[in-house]
Amino acid sequence: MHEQGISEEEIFEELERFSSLDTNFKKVMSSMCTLPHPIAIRAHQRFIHTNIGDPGLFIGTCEMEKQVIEMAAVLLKHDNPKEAAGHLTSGGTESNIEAVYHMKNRFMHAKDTNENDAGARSENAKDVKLNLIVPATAHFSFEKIANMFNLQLRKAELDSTYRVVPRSVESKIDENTIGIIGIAGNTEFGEMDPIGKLSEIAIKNNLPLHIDAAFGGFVYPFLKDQNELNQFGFDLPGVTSVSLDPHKMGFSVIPAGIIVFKNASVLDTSLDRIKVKTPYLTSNYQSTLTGTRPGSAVAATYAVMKYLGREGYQKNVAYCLDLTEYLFQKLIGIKLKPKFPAINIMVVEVGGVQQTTHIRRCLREQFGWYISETKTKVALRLVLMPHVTKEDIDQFVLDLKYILDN
Ligand code: 0PR
Repeated sequence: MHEQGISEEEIFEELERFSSLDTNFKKVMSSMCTLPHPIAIRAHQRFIHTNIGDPGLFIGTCEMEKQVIEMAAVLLKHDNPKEAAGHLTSGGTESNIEAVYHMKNRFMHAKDTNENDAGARSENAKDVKLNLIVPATAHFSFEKIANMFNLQLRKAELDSTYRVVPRSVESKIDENTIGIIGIAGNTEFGEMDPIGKLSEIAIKNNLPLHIDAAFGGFVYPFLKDQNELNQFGFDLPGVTSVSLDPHKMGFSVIPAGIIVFKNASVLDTSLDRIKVKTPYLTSNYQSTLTGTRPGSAVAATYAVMKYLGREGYQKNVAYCLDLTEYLFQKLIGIKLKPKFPAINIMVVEVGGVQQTTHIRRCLREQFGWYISETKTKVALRLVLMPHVTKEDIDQFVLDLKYILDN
């Protein structure tokens, strides 16, 4: 650090230099984030100083957080949204950590009290490693989580459409299972697991079921066609918690994630472990993973959810799906065979592993496109976010064809 500060102009010249190295999302089709909505930016600036980790100082911002959770609970078809509990997080990773933290606490609590099935189950557990059942498509945050909580990650098989096979999930449950994860919009393909079936399995086995809807949480509820194959909310009785990210398809600022628990009592069994006394804050306890938390993200999320409403999100999702359909047809037009997309994520095979990586690199180095690759299936992957246009797609397909032909 310099002894003396430098002028504002000099600082902003420096910042511009750094910023010029960043993307402005033009030509980015690898990201699940996009430019925040102007309303979110405005609200973010207004609440830039707020810290919801110290609720007594920011009563209004905390009230807003409560209302965001309630709006999320309504979106997730909670029959009594006021019963839901939850808060804003830094994103899907933190939300998933908290969900699994509670699963483990619930299991340990049952083990301590030995008062129900889970208690009996864990009696035999003693020194055995606990396990968590996830679809093979689970986001890599679950790898981190397994390490963090010393869990064995049991990956359940997928069907030909990359949705988890319920029978495989059920076959992996044993007396050391702490819970089940389902995904509403998996990272690589955007596919939704059969959550209705997972809900039945969870109830039958008295296990919590967490739905990772980090991406799909602001997509699936806004699809025109609502049927039992794309339901993942609290109307399914086995679902105990859901994560969904306003900083992905929710148009909020980074970092903004949401974790919602169906019932505050789901937390109760574990509260004595996660809840810590906070004697020098304005509240007596804190039951979130992080301490200081940005109220600006709460305000941005509140503002954009209220501003867009269901109708606004439906329009945006329709726009992204239209782009996806447009890209699908264009790729067929150049003799490729893209996977039929579930939502606004497109996956297309262009050859083997090396060829795929090579094409991706050429697209980046020759034409400036950022796209990604899938590993579960060897293919290029594109996310059609609201910043993409049909003109971008026209150009992208021309560039891709040029590389394939040369
Ligand atoms: N769950 C799912 C289903 C996800 O897709 C992701 C992130 C997470 C959890 C974790 O969310 P956070 O990263 O908010 O903690 N999926 C993207 C990925 O890892 C995130 C991403 C976003 C990647 C923007 C790149 C990017 O530019 O691929």
